Amino acid sequence: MTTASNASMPGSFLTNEEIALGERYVNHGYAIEPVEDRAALNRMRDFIAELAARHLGIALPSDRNNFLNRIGDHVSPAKLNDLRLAVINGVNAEPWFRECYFAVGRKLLSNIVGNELAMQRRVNLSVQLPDDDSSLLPVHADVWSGDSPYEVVMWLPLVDCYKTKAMYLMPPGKDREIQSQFSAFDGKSSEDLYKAIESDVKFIDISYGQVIVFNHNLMHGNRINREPETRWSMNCRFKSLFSPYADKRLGEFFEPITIRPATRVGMNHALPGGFAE
Ligand SMILES: O=C(O)CCC(=O)C(=O)O
Ligand SMILES: [Fe+2]
Repeated sequence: MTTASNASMPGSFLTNEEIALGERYVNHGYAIEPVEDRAALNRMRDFIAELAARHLGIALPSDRNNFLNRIGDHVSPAKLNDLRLAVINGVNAEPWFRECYFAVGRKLLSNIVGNELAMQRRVNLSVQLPDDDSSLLPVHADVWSGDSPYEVVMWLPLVDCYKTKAMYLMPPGKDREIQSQFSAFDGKSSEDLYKAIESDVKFIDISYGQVIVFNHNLMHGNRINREPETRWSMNCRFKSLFSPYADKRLGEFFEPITIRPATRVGMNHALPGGFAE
């Protein structure tokens, strides 16, 4: 008998390509693919560069990539969060932006999550200057803080990310080992936890033009960026519309983006009426 915990997909209903992608995601905890809509990616990156230049009161350089990588020439660590907030508020004020964000990974999300989706209402932005320790995310799994295990994170680099300029993720096997003995870390700091996983974490090398979907049930985070360029990346959560929610609710945190006709018909359906009770 198949139970919810060991349910496996009957392979013959999926294409070989879908099976291979699914295994990659489950076994590594992530899948990286080329973006599906390069124009949408460039439009988002250029808009972000424009918002940043506007906030800083400088002319927008023609080489957007170099401008973002070298933003440290224009902003100090103390002023970085103001810049980040100005950009992210500007981004989230534009309805087209989330449409573009979805467009870069539409097929990837459909394969890994489904084709009837809920999307986080706000996309997030990370900006990490070289050698700056002021905006780090210590090791965590999003499920520890109110996210559902059914969600995925779609993470999009706006510049090439590598080594400590990137984020790190624990491989599923090692992650399971550590999370199953979590009481050993009771009372310890997140830095203690990082030291315990440091030799196993994988820094995700990913270039501009690629997108990653990762499993946020696995431990992940970032370290001080020791590379000479600034990291710019975005992240946003997606889930199957009808899979279980945790604290991040539909309507508050998530919004349905691809409701299908049969679901709409079902939602609007009323049983035949007119009978006496
Ligand atoms: O961008 C990072 O370094 C971490 C992102 C993260 O924790 C997330 O998207 O859940
Ligand atoms: Fe996270």
